[in-house]
Amino acid sequence: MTDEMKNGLIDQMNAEFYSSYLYLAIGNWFRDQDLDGFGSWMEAQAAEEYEHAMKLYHHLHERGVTPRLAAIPEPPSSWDSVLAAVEAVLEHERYITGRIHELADLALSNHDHASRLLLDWYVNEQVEEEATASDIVRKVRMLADTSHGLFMLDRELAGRGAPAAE
Ligand code: OFO
Repeated sequence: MTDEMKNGLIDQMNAEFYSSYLYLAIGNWFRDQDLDGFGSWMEAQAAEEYEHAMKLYHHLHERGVTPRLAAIPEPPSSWDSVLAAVEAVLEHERYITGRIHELADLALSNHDHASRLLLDWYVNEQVEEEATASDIVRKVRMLADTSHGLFMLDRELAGRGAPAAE
């Protein structure tokens, strides 16, 4: 693996760990707002992002690379509104999509087909995650000014969360 490919994948692994931490921070804030359904949705996303980081971690090890685990920056701890928080999720997903596309381009220009195949999975995953985040932003825009609407959405999202850890 070339150094630029190696460094790109390691940076992305660390970015996925940050995504996990950011979503946990957003979930933490939702719980503080008594929006436990939103909170459990974000906690499930945080667990998924951790898995995304680990997928890169294992790929690097399988290719003979021991990745450096960088410090994870402290995420924000509060948002001005529920809409601002869900928009932050969508904005972050778009940012990650841009990074994944750049990495996929790098894999192509480096003729690193193993990494290219791995990154295809992330390209598809980003399509799905952006669609989910956009859908939730749209629903919050429609419903957030009625507390009943927000309550219904909170209940809907509770169904998407991961079961609580024992
Ligand atoms: Fe890692 O899946 Fe979105 O960000």
